[in-house]
Amino acid sequence: MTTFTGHGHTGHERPTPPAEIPLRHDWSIAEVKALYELPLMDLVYRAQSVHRAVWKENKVQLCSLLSIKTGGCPEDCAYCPQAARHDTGVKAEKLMQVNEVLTSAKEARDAGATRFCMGAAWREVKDGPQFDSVLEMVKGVKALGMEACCTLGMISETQAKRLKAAGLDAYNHNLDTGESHYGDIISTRTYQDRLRTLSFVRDAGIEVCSGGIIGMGETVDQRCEMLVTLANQVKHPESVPVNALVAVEGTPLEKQKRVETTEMVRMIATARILMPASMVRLSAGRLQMSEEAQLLCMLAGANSIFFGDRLLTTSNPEFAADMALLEKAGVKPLEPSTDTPVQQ
Ligand code: SAM
Ligand code: DTB
Ligand code: SF4
Repeated sequence: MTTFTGHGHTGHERPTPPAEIPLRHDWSIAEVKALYELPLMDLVYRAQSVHRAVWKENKVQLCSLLSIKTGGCPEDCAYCPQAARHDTGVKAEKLMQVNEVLTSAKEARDAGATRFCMGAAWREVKDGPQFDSVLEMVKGVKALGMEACCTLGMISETQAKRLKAAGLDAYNHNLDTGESHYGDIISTRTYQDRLRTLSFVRDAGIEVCSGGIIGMGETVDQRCEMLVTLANQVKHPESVPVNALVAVEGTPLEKQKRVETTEMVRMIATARILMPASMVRLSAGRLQMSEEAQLLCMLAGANSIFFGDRLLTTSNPEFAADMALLEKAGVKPLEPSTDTPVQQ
């Protein structure tokens, strides 16, 4: 059954920041580094002030993530357990069936997710039956009344338009790290390839979800470099995931030290100050963080988490633990948009 509860608007309303918080696109690395290196309390105070001025309500969006095509990826991303060339124990699987994906989306919605993100271990999207199935998945997720997001690797201008026509709200495509560090992490594609896909997504009218990972041996300058690239685009990405590296055995980054809480908080706070109206997503790495660390990230401006026991191939905190944490902190989940068509 499809019930229309409004005018078919999709996605959550974006806040309009007050005049004293301009959306700037002219940041320099030095300026951003000066923010990043502020005494932690000053940085968090500034980030929380921006956050409160823009996001009036104390809410966090619950998003669900599903790996619709796992493993066997031809790319060589040093952090990724799904790269075929890394011996991580992740087996290559086929693209999931549309109905299996929609069953999982419905379960996630019923558990409180308002956004469903589908990830595929592809270098790029190839036209044909697989892409057609992904378009069906997007349509099905929209019919369930959720925001639909996917991350499929590089896409062309035409593919972006087809995803938009299917109803896709957002496309996730991370810059991952600063341009000067990129070659140390990935050799099978360039930063320009990444930026080109982002421009196709933006020009097709799909929201951009783009952020990165910290803890891959980058310097603070390189973290700030990535934030500057994100913030200085013609439009801020509507959504900025900040991931702490999950160091997976068998990847070249398996021996990296766990990211410290203060670093995660600094990264999130700086992203919040630079991109006041963007959703800042506390993404991978929560399982390795204490409850207090996660709350500090929210205080610093993170307003979204992935919930459910699994990210793509690695574990995430348990559902009950997440719900208990939000409850203890009095943080409310962002409700589903009231005016999207909903299939029961
Ligand atoms: N293949 C597509 C791509 O690379 O854009 C989509 C899937 S890829 C797994 C999505 C994102 O997951 C990556 O860009 C990266 O930021 C994040 N990711 C992958 N492995 C990770 C890890 N071990 N720790 C933290 N983030 C990770
Ligand atoms: C993002 O920035 N983080 C998510 C989502 N976008 C697709 C993925 C995290 C993956 C962590 C490693 C894994 O579980 O395989
Ligand atoms: Fe492939 Fe994406 Fe993993 Fe890179 S991050 S190896 S492109 S799945």
